[in-house]
Amino acid sequence: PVLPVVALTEAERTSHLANLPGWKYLTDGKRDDAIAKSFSFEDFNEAFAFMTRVAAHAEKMDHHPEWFNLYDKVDITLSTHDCNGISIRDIELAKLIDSEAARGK
Ligand code: HBI
Repeated sequence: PVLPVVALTEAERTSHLANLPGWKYLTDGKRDDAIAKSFSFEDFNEAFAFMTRVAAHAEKMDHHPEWFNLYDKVDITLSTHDCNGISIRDIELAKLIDSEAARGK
């Protein structure tokens, strides 16, 4: 593992999220805290191509999205089970996801 699997502090999380427009912090006290964002594309083919690009990043960093695809939309949730929260891995994967979504537009 290149990036540490430790939960960010609230201050760290807040400052990282300020640089990740559209990513929302989710917490319900039951499951892991998470960050989530919804993406939409021209059509299913563009959505799935985006997912394929994200999958390659996920494998490389051994950090994987929880996601839901319906036609041209992809909803993505990120969390780090190994620390029951949000780690720098979620932040770095979110940045990669945003850059891949920008390529797909
Ligand atoms: N992906 N999003 C996410 N969160 C994890 O904690 C995680 C993962 N992919 C692989 C992984 N952890 C491994 O370290 C093992 O827990 C299987």
